[in-house]
Amino acid sequence: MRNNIKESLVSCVEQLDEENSIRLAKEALDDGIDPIYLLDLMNEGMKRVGILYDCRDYFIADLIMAGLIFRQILELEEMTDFFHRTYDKKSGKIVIGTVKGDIHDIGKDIFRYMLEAYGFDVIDLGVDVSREIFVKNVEKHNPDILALSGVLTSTVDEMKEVVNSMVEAHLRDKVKIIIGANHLTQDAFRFIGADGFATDASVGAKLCREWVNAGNGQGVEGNG
Ligand code: B12
Repeated sequence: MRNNIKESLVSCVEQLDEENSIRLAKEALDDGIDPIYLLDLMNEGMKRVGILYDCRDYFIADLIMAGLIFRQILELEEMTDFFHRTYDKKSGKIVIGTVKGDIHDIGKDIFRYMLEAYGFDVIDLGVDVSREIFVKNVEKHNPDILALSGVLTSTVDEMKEVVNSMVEAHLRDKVKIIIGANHLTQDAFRFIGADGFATDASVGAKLCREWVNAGNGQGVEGNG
């Protein structure tokens, strides 16, 4: 893919130019770009949108537009084809959701598509998921892994509460917990008490696959 197309794609997303963002993404896919790399470029555009929002040049409507553009690119046929090819026949079972107070779901969905590609049976609880719902679904589905997404920095405390709820429900030693978001650090990870964390969906998905393949014990730390 030519460098100017890369930069144009990132800046079209930044400028919320829906038509050209989608056109360039299609062109890049036709050119044979790695879909994961395309997601990285989109992410870069989203970060720039976030900065403009921070500077008050953009407003909430602009965040909504950015989300719609990303979603449309994620749903292009070439992208869904990529995620629908399955590498492994049968992996494990995973329950995922964005924690209470947060309705961002694009990163969670990318993580989910990657796990599905790895052959995981995924139970997606959606966004703004309460501790009680996480506990109920871990009891019901008995997954190998529980995955928590939380893009807002304020979700650190809620993630910790979800982990605590698993302890209280006597489920903590039955399920491995991975947490994921851009803002997560080693300190936040330790505070929350999960088994692994990643700032990048593909790093997190690989870690989950390692856990299940190894059928292993405690404390693997992944990060992005
Ligand atoms: C689009 C967007 C929205 C859309 C979301 C649409 C949707 N369907 O998700 C909407 C309009 C709903 C929205 C709302 C809000 N948003 Co917003 N939003 C964004 C924006 C521009 C892009 C987010 C995005 O989709 N990025 C692309 C995806 C791919 O990235 P991602 O979600 O981070 O996922 C990556 C990793 O985090 C990781 N990952 C994510 N989940 C998981 C899970 C696991 C298990 C693993 C392993 C990995 C993983 O993998 C992905 C990369 O591979 C960001 C800017 C930014 N810098 O990200 C702001 C941003 C996240 N929003 C922000 C804010 C403030 C808000 C609002 C509070 C605004 C308001 N005043 O109402 C509300 C919050 C509503 C709520 N209660 O949740 C802030 C958060 C600041 C903070 N410190 O917490 C940001 C950073 C913008 C900014 N710079 O100020 N937003």
